[in-house]
Amino acid sequence: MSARLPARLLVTGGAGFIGSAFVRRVLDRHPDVSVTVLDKLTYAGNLANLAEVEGDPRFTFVQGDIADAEVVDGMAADVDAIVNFAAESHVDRSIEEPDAFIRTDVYGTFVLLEAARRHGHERYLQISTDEVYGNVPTGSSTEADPLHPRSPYSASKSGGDLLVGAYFTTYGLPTLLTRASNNFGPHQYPEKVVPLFITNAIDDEPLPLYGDGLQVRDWLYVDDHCDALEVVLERGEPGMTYNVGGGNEITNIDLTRRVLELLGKPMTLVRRVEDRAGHDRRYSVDCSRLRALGWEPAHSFEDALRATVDWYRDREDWWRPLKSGEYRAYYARQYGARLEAGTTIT
Ligand code: NAD
Ligand code: TDX
Repeated sequence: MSARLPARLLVTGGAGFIGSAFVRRVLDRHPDVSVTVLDKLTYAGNLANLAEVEGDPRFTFVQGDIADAEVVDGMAADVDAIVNFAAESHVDRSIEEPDAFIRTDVYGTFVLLEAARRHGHERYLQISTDEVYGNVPTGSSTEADPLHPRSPYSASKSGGDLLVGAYFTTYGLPTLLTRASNNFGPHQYPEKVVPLFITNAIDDEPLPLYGDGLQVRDWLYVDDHCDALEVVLERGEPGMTYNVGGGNEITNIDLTRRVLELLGKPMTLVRRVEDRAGHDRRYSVDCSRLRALGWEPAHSFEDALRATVDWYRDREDWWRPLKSGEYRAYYARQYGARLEAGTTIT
C-alpha cells in the first residue's frame, strides 16, 4: 500500500459536481500533488465549479472527451494515476436517450484503462455507484454481490466496472473501484432531486415527487465521499472494490419534507407525478470494507442538508443561469405532462 496520493493526477469529469469537489480538496490539502482535469463540459460540466483553483500553478484544465483515445493517451503520458469521474450521470436522461451513456460510461472507461495500462500508471480509480447492485428490498449490498443494473445508466456504469475488473485480472493494472450512494451538497446540477427540489421550492414551483415517494436512498454528503476517495487512493488494495454509503437511508417523501422545512415552505408545493420507468425502490450498501481502512462519514445528515440548502439560497448566481436554455427544454419534456396530471398532497 502506498499510503500517499500519486504526485500527478489526471482527474476526468473534474468540472462536474463530485469531481470538482475532489479537485478543490486535493489541491487544498496536498501541496505536493498536481491535478490535470480533462472534461468535455457537457451540460453538467461547469468551469465555475473550478473557479477557486483556476490560478493554482498545480492545476491545468483541458476540455476534451474521455472517449477520444488520442487526447487521452497524450495526457496519460504525463501523469501517475487517473481518477475517473467522467460520466453521463442522470438516470432520467439515460431513460430518454441512452446513447451517450454507453459511449462515455462504457467506451470512455475502456479508453482510459487502455491509456493507464500503456503508460504503466501507479493507480486507476473508477468512481462508480450503488445503482449497479440494482434494487435491494432488504439488507445491504456487499462488494461481492452480483450486479443487477436495471436502468441504462446503471447498466453502462456496470459495464465500466466490469472492464475495470478485467484490466486488473488480465493486465495487472492497479485498479481501485468505489461504489457510492446518492451524493448531495453544493454545486450539484439542479436535475438531481436535492438541488431540483431546493431551487424549485425557493421559486415556489411544484416539486415533482415520483410515484408514492416511498423509495429509499442512502444520502452521502459530497465531502464525505471525497474523503473516502482519498482514503481509497492512499490505502486501498489494488483490484479491490469499496462501497461508500452515508448511513442515511430515508424515503424520498421524508427527504422532501426536510428540505421544505429547512426552507420554511409548505408541503402543498409537492406534486405526486407518474413514476420513473423501472424505478429502483431501494439501495443500501454495506461499507465495512471501507470502514476497515479508517473511513467514516464526518458530517451528520441534518447539518449537511442544512448547509446544502443554505448554499443554494446564497448562490443563486450559480444555479439560476443553469435553469435556462437546454435545461428548460429538458424540464418541459421530463415534467410538463406529468406535472399537469399530478396531484397535490394534503
Ligand atoms: P456530473 O454529471 O455532475 O459530472 C459529470 C462530469 O463529467 C461533467 O463535468 C461532464 O462535463 C463530464 N463528462 C461527461 N461526459 C464526458 C466525456 N465523454 N468526457 C469527458 N468528460 C465528460 O456527475 P457527478 O454527480 O459529479 O458524478 C461523478 C461520478 O460519480 C460519475 O461517474 C457518477 O456515475 C458517479 N456517482 C455519482 C453519484 C451521485 O449521487 N451524483 C453517486 C455515485 C456515483
Ligand atoms: O424529480 C424527481 N423526483 C423524484 O421523485 C427526481 C429527479 C428524482 N426523484 C426520485 C428518484 C429517486 O428515487 O428521487 C430519488 C433520487 O433521484 P436522483 O436525484 O435522480 O438520483 P438517483 O436516480 O437515485 O441517482 C443518483 O444517485 C446515484 C445519481 O443521479 C447517480 O449518478 C448516482 O449514481
